[in-house]
Amino acid sequence: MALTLEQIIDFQTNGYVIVEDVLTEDDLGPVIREIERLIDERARAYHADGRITELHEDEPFERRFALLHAQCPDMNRGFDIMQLLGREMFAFLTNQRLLDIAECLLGRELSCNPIQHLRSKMPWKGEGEQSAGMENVPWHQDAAVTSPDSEASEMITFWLPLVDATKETGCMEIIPGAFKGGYLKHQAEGGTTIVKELLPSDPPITAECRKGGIVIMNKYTPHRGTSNRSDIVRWSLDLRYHKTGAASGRDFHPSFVARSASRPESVLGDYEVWRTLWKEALAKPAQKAHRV
Ligand SMILES: O=C(O)CCC(=O)C(=O)O
Ligand SMILES: [Fe+2]
Repeated sequence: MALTLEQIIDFQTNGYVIVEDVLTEDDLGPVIREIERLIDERARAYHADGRITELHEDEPFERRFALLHAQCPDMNRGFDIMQLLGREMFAFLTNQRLLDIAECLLGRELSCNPIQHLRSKMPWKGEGEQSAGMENVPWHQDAAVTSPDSEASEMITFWLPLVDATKETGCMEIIPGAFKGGYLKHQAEGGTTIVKELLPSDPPITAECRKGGIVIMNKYTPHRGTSNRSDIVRWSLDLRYHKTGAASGRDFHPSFVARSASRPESVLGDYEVWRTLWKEALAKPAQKAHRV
């Protein structure tokens, strides 16, 4: 599936576009089942340690992790793509439907950017917004978590929910058009966030997106997450692609060629290589690429 010209123009005009019905059960099912298996493994290990008492084995994907997390907040610690290193997740990074869409915006030489996350936004019953963190990110541009040497690189974010992302389950809010102002100064306090006085005053849109859809964003598009007021976990993936050869913004983490028209053999298809690249990168002293 290609983007329509209208969708491409929308993206170029507003700095984001929401494309529904891109991914099917065949695309997302294997990834979800792999996550379920990894949840189960962790739950059993914690159960054996006495850190959780109830396994909730019969609960569905949307619910189980929240019930486990309520017993042990460490359930979702390090529960991310580069720590889990799942085979199905690796395969999904080169999903042809995703890459067909990325190609419409970035061309035919595509690399998978190492800034990528699996997020489990937990139900939030407290007053006001859930506090800032991996689960609830404050206003920012994705460029803020890249190193300055990637300033000239086009990097596009593909945010895709694994359950319906609505106002209730927690989706993103996006300020349309504001990417045209370029990079805005961020501060580290309160989670990497745009300095308050610099946040564009234009009204945000609520980027609801059903499972199977994708929210595509420019790296200068201001956005934030909203609280999950439902009883289910708002699972999502955020992946990024850039043009092969461009600086990724995190050269200490592995990028890889995801599609190449001129040299198809350069595409990384070997799961073990990807896994090793991440293991080696994460074994080194941690580096950060946060800009302020
Ligand atoms: O998942 C969210 O709520 C926000 C994620 C985000 O900021 C991103 O994908 O760039
Ligand atoms: Fe973001």
